[in-house]
Amino acid sequence: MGKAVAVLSSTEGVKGTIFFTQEGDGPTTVTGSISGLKPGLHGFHVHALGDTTNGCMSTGPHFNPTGKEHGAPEDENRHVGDLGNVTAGQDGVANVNITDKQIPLTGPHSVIGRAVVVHADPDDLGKGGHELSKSTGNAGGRVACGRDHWTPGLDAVSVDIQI
Ligand SMILES: [Cu+2]
Ligand SMILES: [Zn+2]
Repeated sequence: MGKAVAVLSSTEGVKGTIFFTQEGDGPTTVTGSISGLKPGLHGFHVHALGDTTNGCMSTGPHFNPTGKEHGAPEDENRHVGDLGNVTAGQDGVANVNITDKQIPLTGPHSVIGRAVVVHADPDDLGKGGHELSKSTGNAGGRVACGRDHWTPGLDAVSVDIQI
């Protein structure tokens, strides 16, 4: 069983811990919570590059090794990194519980070495009719992001969040 952990924090008070678990070649389960968010939906993606040297902008576009359009997690035509939305309650806390078959922890489509990004606005899942719907889901600014890296010996990945 592969296990990883992502520790999220930001100067805007957004923080949380996200766990990734994958059994063999099975789906990856993403669980945990993020706090400090504006209530409502927030786009939640794996972006292509684990580069946060210039903040979230240097994480590149959504991880898309198969050259598809932006979509919902359940769509056939989606980016690998399209994990949909997380929903923050009135307390600003989003509890995350996602099971996805396209984000393994090993191999060419591994999320390790890439970046997790939380957005200011809802991801329209490619269906909003906006010019950005088919590329980003028109999810607005990158509220927080982090670089994934393995922690040797712990079989884990941590994500350091920057604004
Ligand atoms: Cu994103
Ligand atoms: Zn996408």
